[in-house]
Amino acid sequence: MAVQKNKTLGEFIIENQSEFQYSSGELSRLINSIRLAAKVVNHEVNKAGLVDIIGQAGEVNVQGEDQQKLDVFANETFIKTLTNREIVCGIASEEEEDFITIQGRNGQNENKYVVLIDPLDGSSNIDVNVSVGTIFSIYRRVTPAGTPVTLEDFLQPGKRQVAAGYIIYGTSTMIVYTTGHGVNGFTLNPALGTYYLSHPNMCFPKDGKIYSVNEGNYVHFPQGIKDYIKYCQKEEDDRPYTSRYIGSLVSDVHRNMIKGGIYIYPNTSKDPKGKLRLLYECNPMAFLIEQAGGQASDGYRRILDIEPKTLHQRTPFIGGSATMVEKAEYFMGLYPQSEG
Ligand code: P6P
Repeated sequence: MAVQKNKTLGEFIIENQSEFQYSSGELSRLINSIRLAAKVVNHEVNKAGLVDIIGQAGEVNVQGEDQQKLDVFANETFIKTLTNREIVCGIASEEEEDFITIQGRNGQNENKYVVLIDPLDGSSNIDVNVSVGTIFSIYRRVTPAGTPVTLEDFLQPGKRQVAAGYIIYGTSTMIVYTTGHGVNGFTLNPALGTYYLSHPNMCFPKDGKIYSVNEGNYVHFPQGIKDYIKYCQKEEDDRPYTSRYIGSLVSDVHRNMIKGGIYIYPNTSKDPKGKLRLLYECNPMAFLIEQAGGQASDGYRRILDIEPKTLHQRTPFIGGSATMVEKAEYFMGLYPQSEG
């Protein structure tokens, strides 16, 4: 398999082109443009402490969150790269209130994909040098080619994604993505600016011993989640489990995918619908988790089955090793859904 691991992302995309049904190379070009944008963002993230780019941009985004300068830079970089290469017909971003229509040169746009992104997830970690990530989700448009995109093209259930992935800007920079044929991870060699296949066919361990949740919100959790956390902490069988919570969704899910574990962000009194956004955080992570053999739910139903109603809607999220997610859902099922 050593030879396999020396493969570059570019070679991998070409070799697996045939897996992108209907695609005439557009999806490959789309993944390639994300690869380029990730390198540009990585360069800024890696030197954030050295230039005046740390700290708040003085703006507040549509989520009401203070925008960090790197958030703004990452958002602009991905939008510019995807627009300039004329590969998509529309973009939705956590940092943009409305979706962006990409006009082709002739005023029309024959491209068939839309992208939804969280340009820099976990950005509150930037100033303290903890890993952050970019999350992307790709759909085929549902409205006629050549016409302007509509909200309908973005409000699709996660099970209709054609590709999804994340970039993790950590001790090394990686792209991890799926096109519905398994999950593969590529590590950037910064000296060459090339990504190499370092984690072929990533698989979520069926069970695990790590639970990731912000226990500071415990008193506000649904009773089912409180019961599950106490189950994880109980001295019994292979428990207590280990608690690991970075405060960066990409980093926590990435670690759990390699070691086994569960990530939970339930609804709380502060976030009655949950904190994480369905379209550009939970759906892409759920697609990756399921493609790697794990499960992702809102406590009652599969994340990928949720029919979106609004661009920035939130959802409770439980994702990771299948056995652990099933146990958490068991406890949630002991209570009526309103109290679950
Ligand atoms: P809290 C980052 O803002 C994020 O969306 C996820 O990356 C992270 O897991 C979560 O929120 C952290 O939220 O409320 O625990 O700080």
